[in-house]
Amino acid sequence: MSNGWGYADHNGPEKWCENFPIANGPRQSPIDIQPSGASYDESLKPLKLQYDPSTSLDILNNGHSFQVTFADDDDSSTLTEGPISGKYRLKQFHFHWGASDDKGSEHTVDGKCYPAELHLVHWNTEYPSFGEAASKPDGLAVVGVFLEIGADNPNLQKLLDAMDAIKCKGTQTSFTNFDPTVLLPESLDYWTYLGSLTTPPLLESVSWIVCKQSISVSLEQMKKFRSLLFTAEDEEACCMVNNYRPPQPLKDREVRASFK
Ligand code: B30
Ligand code: ZN
Repeated sequence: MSNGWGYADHNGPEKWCENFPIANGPRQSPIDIQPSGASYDESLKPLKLQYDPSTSLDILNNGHSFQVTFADDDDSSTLTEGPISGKYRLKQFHFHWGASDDKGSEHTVDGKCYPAELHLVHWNTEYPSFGEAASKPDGLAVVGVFLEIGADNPNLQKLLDAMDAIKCKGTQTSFTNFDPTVLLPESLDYWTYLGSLTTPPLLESVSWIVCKQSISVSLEQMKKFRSLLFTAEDEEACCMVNNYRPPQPLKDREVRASFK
């Protein structure tokens, strides 16, 4: 893993434990969600997502995914309620996906893989910054949404159109006035459990909230995700695909469901 972590054989998920021993820790993510093993918890509140489109800033190819970054210097875009207490600010969202339609999501449901998964990343305003929150057991809350092959999703189009400008690692472009609410499924029913970042540094700081309902993506739209590159302009091109970590042991954890 001399040149940093990635998703190839020489630096991928099986190698991450060499530099990040927490990879084998007690609360790692993602997991396989087994609906029959999840306990319905009537005390779980509905999610409250309040996003202000004017907080979206830019879209970036960071070499392992692409992400949209949000201004997080005030409480304009927040997640409250659901399984969490207090207020969490939206920092960024990004996706994970496969080289083919039979794989790509990080979480799986009864072993089923989806072709992609969206992560909306929030941090607990009890802490002074994202960086500080990221190492606290209740520091982050990530909402996961599965993408499933189906109809063209018009709500993804602005993102897809911006991808031409961020093909290579390290490139970014302005991405303003985007409302991430449009990326959420109709139903906000969810599973929740305590886990980690799914990429190094794999910090065990995430309250995971995984939506039961998926959103659609067409075959053509998935093709565009796969046309991004892991590599910089001056490197041999390598398509950004299979940027997911497989499910990790559940160990001594409970998965709760907000729905019956
Ligand atoms: S995830 O939602 O569990 N996949 C980070 C945030 C969310 C997840 C994984 C990682 C994160 O903040 N990582 C450290 C910061 N990163 C920048 C980034 O936002 O994505 C620094 C880096 O690697 O160089 Cu990647
Ligand atoms: Zn992610």
